[in-house]
Amino acid sequence: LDLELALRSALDDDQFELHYQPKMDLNTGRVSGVEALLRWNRPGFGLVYPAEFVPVMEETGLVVRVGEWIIGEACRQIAAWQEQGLRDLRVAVNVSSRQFAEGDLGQTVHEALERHAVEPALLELELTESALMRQAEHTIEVLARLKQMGIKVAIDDFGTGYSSLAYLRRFPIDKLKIDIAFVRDIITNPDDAAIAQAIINMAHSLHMLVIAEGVETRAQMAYLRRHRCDEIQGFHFSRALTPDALVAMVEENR
Ligand code: G
Ligand code: G
Ligand code: MN
Ligand code: NA
Repeated sequence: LDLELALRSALDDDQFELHYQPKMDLNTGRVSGVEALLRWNRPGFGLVYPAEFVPVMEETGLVVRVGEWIIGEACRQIAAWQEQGLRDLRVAVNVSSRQFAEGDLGQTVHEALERHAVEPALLELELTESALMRQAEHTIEVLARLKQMGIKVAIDDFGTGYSSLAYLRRFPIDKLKIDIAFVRDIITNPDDAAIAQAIINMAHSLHMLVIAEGVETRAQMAYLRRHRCDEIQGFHFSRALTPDALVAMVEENR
């Protein structure tokens, strides 16, 4: 309950911030974009990670308003980076199931892009299978609008939820993100390796790109590159960074 009350004022008191985890293009070895990850700078507690408070925000519905703030903040940051010369850095933002179901995602994105004069192709949304599959007709409408605007859409944590393959074909999805659960033991567990390969092949057959998350070792990266995965994200390449640290990282990586 204390947590809920504290969260309710966190937005007005400007206690949220976004950190950015770089993604690597496996063909070039360069930064291909970043994922925005929410942090709560809670007075007296330090930096609090999403696992500790996103579930409460989901239960209380706060995640809709905070999710709208996140999209605006990501667009503000994209515009700021463009001013600093980082011209084509794509930012991926997580959208919770509840925000997808209850918020007006198309409108939120439209307003944020306009306000900060950001090119739509620089924004990517990460949606989970459960958010997409819950109300398929709603999903088709929302994704059609986003597509029309030029926004990229990825399915997050792919393989852990349940996806209807028939819908996967009907939804205009740009990218699948292989869940960390299949990446962790990809070198030693043939079942995980088989699943990862199946996801990569299916994605490419359906003209989608594939990224693997939670890549922590050179061996995992090499395996994924060998099996034609397009991008990786994880501690092997970089952890999430503050906006300033991200600029330094990208400049070093050029
Ligand atoms: O940054 P961290 O590794 O602690 O993130 C934990 C989880 O919280 C991730 O799986 C991610 O999907 C989720 N998360 C991080 N940032 C956001 C956000 O901005 N919005 C939502 N809805 N979830 C987020
Ligand atoms: O939204 P998503 O679940 O993709 O968020 C990524 C989450 O995974 C974040 O919470 C981030 O801190 C975490 N993460 C990022 N890279 C790694 C990694 O290499 N290993 C592990 N265990 N977690 C990671
Ligand atoms: Mn994500
Ligand atoms: Na994930």
